[in-house]
Amino acid sequence: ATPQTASSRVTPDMIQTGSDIPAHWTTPQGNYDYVKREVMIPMRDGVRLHTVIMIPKGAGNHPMLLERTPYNASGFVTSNSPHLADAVWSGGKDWAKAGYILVWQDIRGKYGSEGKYIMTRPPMGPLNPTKTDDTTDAWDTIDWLVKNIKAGNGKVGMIGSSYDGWTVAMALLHPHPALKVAAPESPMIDGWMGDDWYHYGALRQVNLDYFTEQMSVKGSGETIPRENQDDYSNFLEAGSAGALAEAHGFGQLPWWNRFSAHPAYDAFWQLQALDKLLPQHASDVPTMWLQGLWDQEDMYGAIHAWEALTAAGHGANNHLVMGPWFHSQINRDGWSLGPLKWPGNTTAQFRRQVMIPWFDHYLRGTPEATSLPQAMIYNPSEQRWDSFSNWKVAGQQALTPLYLQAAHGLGFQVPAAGGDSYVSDPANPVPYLSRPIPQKNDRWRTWLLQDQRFVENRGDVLSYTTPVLASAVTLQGAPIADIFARTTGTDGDFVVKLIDVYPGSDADDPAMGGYELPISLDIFRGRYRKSFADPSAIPANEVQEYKFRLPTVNYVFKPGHRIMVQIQSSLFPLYDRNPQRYVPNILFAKPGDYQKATVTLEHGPQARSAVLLPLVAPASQP
Ligand code: PG9
Repeated sequence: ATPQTASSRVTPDMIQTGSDIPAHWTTPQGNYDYVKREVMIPMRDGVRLHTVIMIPKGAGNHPMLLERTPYNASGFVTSNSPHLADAVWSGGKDWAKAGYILVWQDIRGKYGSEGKYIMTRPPMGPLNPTKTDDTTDAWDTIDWLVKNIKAGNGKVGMIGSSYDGWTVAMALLHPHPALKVAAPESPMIDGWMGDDWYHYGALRQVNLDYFTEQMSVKGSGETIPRENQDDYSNFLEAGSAGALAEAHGFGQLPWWNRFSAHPAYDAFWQLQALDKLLPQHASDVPTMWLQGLWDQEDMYGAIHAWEALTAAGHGANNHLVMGPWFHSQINRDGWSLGPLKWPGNTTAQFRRQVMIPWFDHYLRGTPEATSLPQAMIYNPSEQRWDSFSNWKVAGQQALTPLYLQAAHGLGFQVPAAGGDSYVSDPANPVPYLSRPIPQKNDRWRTWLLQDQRFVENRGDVLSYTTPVLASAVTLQGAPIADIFARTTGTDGDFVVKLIDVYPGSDADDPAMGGYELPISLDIFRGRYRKSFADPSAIPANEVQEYKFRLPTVNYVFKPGHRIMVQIQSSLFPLYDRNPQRYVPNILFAKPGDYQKATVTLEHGPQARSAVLLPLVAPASQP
């Protein structure tokens, strides 16, 4: 036998018969500069909402910043760093440094919260017969927070971008008295008119992924599986958006069934459009409506909510901010946007110098160094913020037509009679990004700034250009596309882009030589030219007017540049293809419905196609 030595003997402490994972684990947090609490806050109907609360340690009397989200409240805490500013996501860091209690809550039915989820649940009323909505849930949450978070000072601000901006807007319909200030950032306000689902009736079909991501499961769902790397091929091969959706099981989604039954702007959309509801329930809460100038997702919401409130006489407590940003960029770095570089970090500067001091004023009573103007809009050409005390609500502003001219010219002079034609073929739609087009990624964020030379020479894209500008042309406001056109089809879409054409070479920034930078663009579905609620077939070969507002700008076309207007009939696969034959519901167009159409843009004399410009000074050129 081998003699036993002390080192070869098995002792009881060497043996684990249970589990190496303790029943409860606690991280020692003596050195943490905050306390993290996770609570289930009861709503008035007994449903409890999962809420993450990050409380700075110290003297107390902190203001609270509340964000209500369908995107997983727990995910806003990105690490277990002992320092609050390091533990939270990029959008929370400056607020953490400023000593705020940070609160993220899962909305009803998502992630850790109880209850049922409804996509952007309409306010209580005809579309929501229950006794709760995101207005009452925000109210009940704030009520609980001010009563239960002892380190707080009893005052709450709300913030959040996109869907989370929508939850801020919903809270404003009947705010809790402790809600003292709010900033809806790129809020979704009207999903049909110009935010995530449609633009003037054209379906943003790349957002179909969002349906399964959000609604196939309570937590984080998957995107639609792809056959090809290039989404241009994926969507083209699928046929209609409805065919793609149904092939991927969307019939299981109640939201898809409601959504696809209401392609026009009927009561379903009208009754949940927040820019209509907010003025009817206008609050006194100081509110900053904030969005990007190139917001690829919710370009419509903030400015329309602000305009509707201002037009209804609530301009005193509602402010507009438009930064040189993509969607939700305010919560990230802002040194650049696509090809454009700024002299500083525009988002951090804005958060630290404007937004947080403004919140501090209402939540801590600190004096305002300078009062927030009615509107602050970045001027991308001059690379500076402009402040306005009388920024005009669209419709109150004189506009100057910039006409399509013969020989693809563009100018303020009345054009000679004429027209230009192109063949729009649904089998070969105009791409919105150069192919291959991946599923949403970084290119999606900045697609609105893509150099438009990539489509300029297509036969189905018409480009009209001014001579080289001898002096600056300044726009402040919303341009309006006013297109007169004939088509051989009975339906059709119109895409109008207002473009800044850079000089052919730029010694300081060679990449910008000849760049065709879109500064404002949108799409319009022709069947809605007379009524958004009641579509009608286009009479083939008859001139019709297509008039629609483009995104708001504060922009200077500099001397040496040229102004371009590009017009085309598709922007694919971002928007679904118009079959160009009138069918009751384009979502379910059949393969045989898609037909080529010859589209003719009229120059005049009775029907002068133009983009109506919000010029700052009377135009002497082009
Ligand atoms: N733009 C996204 C969205 C908002 C509301 C509904 C659907 C999508 C978002 O970024 O939250």
